Order: sequence, then C-alpha cells, then structure tokens
Amino acid sequence: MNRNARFRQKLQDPALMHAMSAHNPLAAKLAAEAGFDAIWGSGFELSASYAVPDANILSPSQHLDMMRAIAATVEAPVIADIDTGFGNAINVSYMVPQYEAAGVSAVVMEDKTFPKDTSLRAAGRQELVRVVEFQGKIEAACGARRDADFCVIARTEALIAGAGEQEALARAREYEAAGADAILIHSRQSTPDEILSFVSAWQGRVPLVLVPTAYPQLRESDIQALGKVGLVIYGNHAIRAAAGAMRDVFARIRREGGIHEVDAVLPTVKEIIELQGDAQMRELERRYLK
Ligand code: SPV
Ligand code: MG
Repeated sequence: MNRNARFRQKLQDPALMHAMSAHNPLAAKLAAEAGFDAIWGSGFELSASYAVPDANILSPSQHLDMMRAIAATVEAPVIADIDTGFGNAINVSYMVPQYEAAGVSAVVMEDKTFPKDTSLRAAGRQELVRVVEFQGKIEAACGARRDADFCVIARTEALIAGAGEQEALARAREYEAAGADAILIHSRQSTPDEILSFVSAWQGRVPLVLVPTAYPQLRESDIQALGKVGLVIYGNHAIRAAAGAMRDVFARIRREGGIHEVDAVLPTVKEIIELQGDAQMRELERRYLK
C-alpha cells in the first residue's frame, strides 16, 4: 500500500491519527522518530522559521520545496497546509498536482480570502470567501489529483471568524458535498467548548480534523472518545520547542561565558551526524567508492 493509501485508510479508521508539525526535514524526522503517524507541513511554522508572519508572505514555491524535502526524508505521510490555495480555483488546479508530485499525501485548504491572516492571532483579519467559491476550490483540488487516494481536507474558519456554529456546520456540510475527504474545524477559544459543541452537532459522513493549540487541555483520549475525529494536528509544537530551546541555550552561553556548561545538556554532535543520515552515506561509500 502506498503512502497516500495508508493515509486515507488511517484517516477513515476509528483509531485517532496524530500529526506533528514540521518546518524542515530534521523536525519531520524527529516527529516520525517519536511515533507520529503523519507530518503537518505547517504554514505557520515555515513562516516563523523565516521570521515572517503567517500571511502568505512566503511564496508558494518556498512551501512546496519544503514539503518535497520533508516527503523525501520521512516515510510518514505529509499533510501540506496550502492556506487558501494561493488564489482562486484555477490556482488550486495548478498547485495540487505539484504538491502530489512532491510526495505529499493530503492538502488542507481553508475558506478565507487570499492573502490570509494567521488564525490564532488575536484580532487577526479573518475574512471568509463565499461558500460556492470555496466549493469550486474543493472541486478543483479533487479534480486535479492524479492518485484517487490523495486527500483533500477542507478547513472552515467560520468559528475563527466569529461567524458561529450554525455557519460552521452549514459550510462543513457544503464542503463535504463538494467532495472534501475530511473537515478541519478550527477554533481559537481557550476552552474546547466551542469545538465539542460543533463535533457533537456534526452529522456528516467524513471525519473531522482538530488542531487543539488554543485548547491544549483536550487530550487525545477525550478526542478519541468523541468518535467523529480522524486526525489531531499539533500545529506549531516543533517551532515552539525549537525557539524555546534556542533562546534558553543562547542566553545560558552568554550568561555563563562559554559553552562549558551547556555542552552536556545538548544533543551530541554524533547524534546530529546520525540524524543527517550518516549511515546511509557510509553504505553508499562502501558500495560505490572503489
Ligand atoms: C498552521 O500550522 O499553519 C496552521 C494551524 O494552519 S494554525 O496556525 O493554528 O492556524
Ligand atoms: Mg496554516
């Protein structure tokens, strides 16, 4: 079974699938090593790694190139965050085959206007596109895929935009009707109440996808018990872990006047060399350097 088929099967499986964010192949490799089922090709993380806002400042090709590099490094399926699809349904038609060719197994596309503003920022600019317009984009994405197992996940930002549960449910139903393989419902409330209410009201056939960044108290066991959620995405924990660790270590080195103290707490150079795939290179040397 290829990677796309594996992803599709797991998405539909009653057992919850877990995806960890990554902004580069090293982060993806560490996520796969930790046992995550899939890699979330987060736009937020990639933007943060360039120190720019998550607002379509980076070019689509920067994101696409990173997804290709990640998919080439890990066996785990990659779910690409294509934001709003980089334009209209025509742009989506041209972009989806490129993501598929890059080795990605699914795209998540959100129903906001282009250029988007990041969802979790307080008072961000959250404007929704018309339902029919987004249906056209979903149909374009489904029509452009070459492998029928490649998944198109529609994300509604209705709760993020403050449009309410009824609007979110209506949109989710319309997106399912347009062919979406799953619905990502996003919220930035600090409690899971809004999400729990949406999940219990959801009567659709396709599974839901949650990103519990804003309501971290909702555990995997609680999500699994809901029965309608196929995938949980940890949206930005790789970049936050990296930023926190770098900030701490850099401050310590300045404070302590050298690297003599921190050296013992950092991964060794040998560990990093292993993560670089050194074993594979040595095997190639053995075979081909005659
Ligand atoms: C991302 O990780 O880029 C996402 C999730 O889209 S969020 O930032 O929570 O909107
Ligand atoms: Mg994003």
